[in-house]
Amino acid sequence: MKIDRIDIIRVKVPFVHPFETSFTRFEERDALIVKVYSEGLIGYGECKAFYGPLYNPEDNGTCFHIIKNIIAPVILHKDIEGPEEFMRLVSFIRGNRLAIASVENALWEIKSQRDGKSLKTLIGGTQDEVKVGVSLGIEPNIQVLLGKIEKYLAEGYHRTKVKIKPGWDIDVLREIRRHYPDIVLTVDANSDYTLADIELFRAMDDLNLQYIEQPLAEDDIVDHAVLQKAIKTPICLDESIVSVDTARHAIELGSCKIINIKSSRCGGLCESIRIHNLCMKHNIPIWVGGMTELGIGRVQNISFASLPNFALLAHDIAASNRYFAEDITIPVVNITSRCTLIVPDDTNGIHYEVDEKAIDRLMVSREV
Ligand code: OSB
Ligand code: MG
Repeated sequence: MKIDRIDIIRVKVPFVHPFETSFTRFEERDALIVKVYSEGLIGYGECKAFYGPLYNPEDNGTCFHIIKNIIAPVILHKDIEGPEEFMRLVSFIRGNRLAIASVENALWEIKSQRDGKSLKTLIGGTQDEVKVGVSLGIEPNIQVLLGKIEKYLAEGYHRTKVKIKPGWDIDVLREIRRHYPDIVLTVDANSDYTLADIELFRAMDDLNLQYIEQPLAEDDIVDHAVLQKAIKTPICLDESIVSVDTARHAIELGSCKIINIKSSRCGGLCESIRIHNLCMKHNIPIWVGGMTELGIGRVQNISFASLPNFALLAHDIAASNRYFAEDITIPVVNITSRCTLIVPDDTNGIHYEVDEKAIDRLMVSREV
């Protein structure tokens, strides 16, 4: 595929409700969309970074720089075979995986169009539909959170994950369990705790949580191994797993029993498929994580989740209306009556297109 042109489009899409994590309160999705032109075809990749380096060290500013000044010169007007060759060409770049993934994802879209095969077929997906869970932010008070839990349980979401932070944790969780003794419940700390909080996590062992997501530092696997040995509840790593090597190290050290894979965080689908395969070999359950993405990223996540080892746990791939009144695909992502998402494949007629008009409405700037 010859790369003829690359656009970086910045959009801002308001959330229907603010989404608060331990690291910030989001009012809108401020995102970069990468549009790659190749021999009459167009592939889109959504960059999953945020306005600041809050979740991991990258943000929209660093990603813009890396895509424009480091990645684009390597591939522009070159003929490359596809995403795998792209990954070899950019392997000199240290870190900056969200930026790399956004371009890699766009190349998968081009490859899919060029070969006339769905992404599911290209990566060897085996599942026709995948289960969705909901991730609920920090709320002003427990009553509001309970109301949200009720709403999404009524919609059939298969797992309820709540964000925690110091001061909004064990009491909130006990109250949730008092109201809902049997729901599949998980928590996500987004790395806001340390080993000094070990007693707090021991206390969570009484709450029958499916897992505790990323309790300790974003770049740590050593302290997580200490914590995992001290508690019964499985730890699920998110931020800490950025490559097949970090996944292998975490598995060998016993830093977690579950991994959430975000293809963005790991530099794209090529590396994420390797992590999927490694986890399958080691019987580590995995699920697809979310970054409150817009439709382009959301649809790719659905296809990624069709790989065989993703069959057990629910994913953070909600319906688009969970976050947005307006999204950038046609149709927007909707859940089935079973609260699942149907994976687009070459036979089921499900197909998403990018809504160029919506992008134009939501665009803040465009760099060609
Ligand atoms: O840690 O999983 C996370 C949102 C933004 C940044 C990090 C995370 C999240 C979520 C939302 O939990 C998941 C979703 O997209 O629904
Ligand atoms: Mg997380």
